Amino acid sequence: MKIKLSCLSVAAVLMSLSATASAGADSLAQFHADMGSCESCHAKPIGKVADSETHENTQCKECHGGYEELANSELEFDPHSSHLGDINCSSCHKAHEQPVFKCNDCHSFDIESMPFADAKAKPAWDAEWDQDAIQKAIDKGPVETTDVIVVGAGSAGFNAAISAKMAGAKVILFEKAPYSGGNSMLAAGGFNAVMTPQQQKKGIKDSIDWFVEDAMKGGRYQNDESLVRIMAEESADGIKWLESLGANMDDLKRSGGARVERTHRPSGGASVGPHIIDTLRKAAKRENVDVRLNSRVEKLVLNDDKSIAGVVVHGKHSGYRMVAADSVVLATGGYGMNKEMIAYYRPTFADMTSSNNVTATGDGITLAKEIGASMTDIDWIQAHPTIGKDSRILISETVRGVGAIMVNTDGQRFISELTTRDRASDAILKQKDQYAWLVFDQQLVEKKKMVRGYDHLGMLSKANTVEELASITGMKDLPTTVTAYNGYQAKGKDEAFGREDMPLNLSKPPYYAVKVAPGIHHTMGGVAISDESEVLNLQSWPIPGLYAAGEVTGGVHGYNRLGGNAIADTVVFGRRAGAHAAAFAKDK
Ligand code: MEZ
Repeated sequence: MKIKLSCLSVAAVLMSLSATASAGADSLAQFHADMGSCESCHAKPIGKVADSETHENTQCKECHGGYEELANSELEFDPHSSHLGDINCSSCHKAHEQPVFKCNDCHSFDIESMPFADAKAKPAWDAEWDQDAIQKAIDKGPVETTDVIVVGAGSAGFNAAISAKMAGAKVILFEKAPYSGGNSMLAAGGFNAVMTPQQQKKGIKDSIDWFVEDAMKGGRYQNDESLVRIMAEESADGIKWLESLGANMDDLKRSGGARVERTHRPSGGASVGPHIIDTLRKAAKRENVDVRLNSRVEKLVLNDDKSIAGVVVHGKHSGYRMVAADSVVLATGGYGMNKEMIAYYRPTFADMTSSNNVTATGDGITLAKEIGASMTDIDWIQAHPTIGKDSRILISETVRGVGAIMVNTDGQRFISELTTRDRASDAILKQKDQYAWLVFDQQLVEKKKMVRGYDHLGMLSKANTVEELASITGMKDLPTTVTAYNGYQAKGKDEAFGREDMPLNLSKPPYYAVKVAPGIHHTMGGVAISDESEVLNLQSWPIPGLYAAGEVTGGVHGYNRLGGNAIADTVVFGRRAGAHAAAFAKDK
């Protein structure tokens, strides 16, 4: 898709783009310096920039307006209204170097123009690992002290930081990326929770035991049952907590492997991840959590007694520094975007696409391993069956949950669409050409806003009749399949594959199809933790002061995670890890 990027909205500055070349400015910084001075962007003393670049980004928005003002409805697609939300302008617009079109970390938009695209490219500030600099920072000793450090600003990290702060601890949340959100920001599905007011309102009978049984069965009984039970028991409170922070979790759907509707989502069909991250960003701001972007934690530092002494952090502008803390929470996410780790732990997945954020590089696993932490199920990786073929875009399980059917290249169904992800992925890989199609109709599009996003991205084939769709896509048996499926749906019994829930038939034109194939989605294994979220060493003793939560940990999901249990994991265990880390710091 071709897009044109606009960056400047204030009238006086608008002429700038065309004026740029004639003024001879070869970078955004030069352009601003020519127009005014370095102070149009930087605070005094010039040259001292905070790692999060907060002042600079406030200046951008004061001058050019916020994203809502910048969003250009005339464009087919405008990155200023991206699902990444209200992030730093400097995530893409680089002052002294070539801009980076962050959207293309996941998408493949054909960019027509980006301001100052000819500026000089520089290596990423964190491209290299500098052992000497790390050692020097340790030798120098801490330049700053806090109670709790949280590493990684996705849902687990934010939940940990906010709950530690609310428990009275002084907290710093470090995030290596120029924006927060992590993998959670991309979550499309929802939050599995049991015995919530939302379930009660819909008359859904559910129980903690059912939640546990479903998660254990989905995980092939390889999960740590005690962790699963904690997740189930605290899930309803997790929903309440998010709501108290401002989230809307009023919609309910059923996910693969769950026996009832227990996946909670924002009403109106929006994706859960951007909504939760937006809520958590705002809550962290309200609670005065010290969130520092562009800050990569390079090493965990231990005291002589092997308890946590702090971390060495590498800031984009501040360099390598040791920060002392009584406790550290690792919330760095999984390793789904670390090609070497995937090739090492699961060689058969080495060439698979991944739905993950580029930030999911397994940093917490490396940090913890270096100081002797134990790993659980580290080689268990989940392939999600429906990543848009030849892309990195997840076609949410919600699409099947709400009613889509899944068929092979001939248009034949081959498995219950609601089976677990590992089974669905295996089944697709056994089909001709190792991909499948999801097929649905206009009823589904009207119910689920997220599908319009796929349309926007040009991923959908569309036709006015099932026959026409079959002919466009080559799925010759599709009309017969749809007729049979509609019959099963009317009877309430899927005689072909025993699909448990068929909320919609396929009867309202237009009809749609999207090509899907399995891709890496979640790394189930990771750092071993206790019920109190303490990281365990090789003898299974807690490493004093070290906690972990979310996808960096192993044990919660067993061999295969159920849809909706990742957000449950990050919220429940993020909160717990933060509270335990704060209590540890208080008692020290
Ligand atoms: O929890 C998930 O990973 C999930 C629900 C994904 C999805 O397909 O939407």
